[in-house]
Amino acid sequence: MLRRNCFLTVVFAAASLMTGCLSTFGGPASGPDPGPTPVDPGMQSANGDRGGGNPDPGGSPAPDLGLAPSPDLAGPPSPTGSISLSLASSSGSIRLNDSLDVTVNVTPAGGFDGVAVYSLEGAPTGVTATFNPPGGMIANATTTVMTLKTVGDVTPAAAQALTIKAVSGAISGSTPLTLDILAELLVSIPKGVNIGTSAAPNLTAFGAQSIPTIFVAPGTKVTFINTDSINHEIHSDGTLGIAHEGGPLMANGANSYTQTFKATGTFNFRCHIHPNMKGQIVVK
Ligand SMILES: [Cu+2]
Repeated sequence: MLRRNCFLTVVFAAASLMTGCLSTFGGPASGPDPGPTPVDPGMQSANGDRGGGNPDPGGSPAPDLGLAPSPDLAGPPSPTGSISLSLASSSGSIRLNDSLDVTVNVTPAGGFDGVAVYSLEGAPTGVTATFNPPGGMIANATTTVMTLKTVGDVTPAAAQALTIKAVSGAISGSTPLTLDILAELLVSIPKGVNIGTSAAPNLTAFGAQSIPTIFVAPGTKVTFINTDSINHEIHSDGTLGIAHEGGPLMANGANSYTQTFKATGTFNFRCHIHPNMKGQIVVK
């Protein structure tokens, strides 16, 4: 009995396996069938590019319709009203390697309600302007701050006629700014400056007036300031007419030190307290 039961069990198990194999086999067999089917749609999609072309044309009209109303909506405010700009002072001055913030008052009038972009015209080479904000929706009186920056070798010039503009399509407003570019170079020690070591002197200890050098003309003033939190001191060997600073260049911009280059040449300088803070100015 036991043997028979065992035999039956074995037969049963074998039958189960066979059935399992068959059902498993049947699965893949039915799988390949759907396989080709997905491929067919893929092939059709290649053919269906034409069909896809239909959606595209359909899409094209939609964006067109979408775009068309926008200009129409933006259009009406543009032809109406005006923008006026004004400054607290229409003149200013800036040193070489310096920056100057100018607040510009922006006032819409005549129902103007649109987006304007600010710009500066007439800036000499080496003078750049950035606006914060650079532009935007103007529905009420607002301001933007124009930051002028000069590089070290801008040619000094008095009474440069600049124009600050706000432009919105066909509408623009402007205000003049007369800028004196002084023959005075600003040398600023940055906050947290690395004082360097003899093995690795800091050649950028004086900002832009480091190596590589900047160039200024004879007769140019140089004003040193110290924005660091510790004192420094400008060391000069007296060449080019620049004297050694008589005391410290105080922390946090508490004082300044101004000298005038009297001759052309290469002027190497350093910090008297920290001799591995090095700088160089070429006067030519
Ligand atoms: Cu120093």
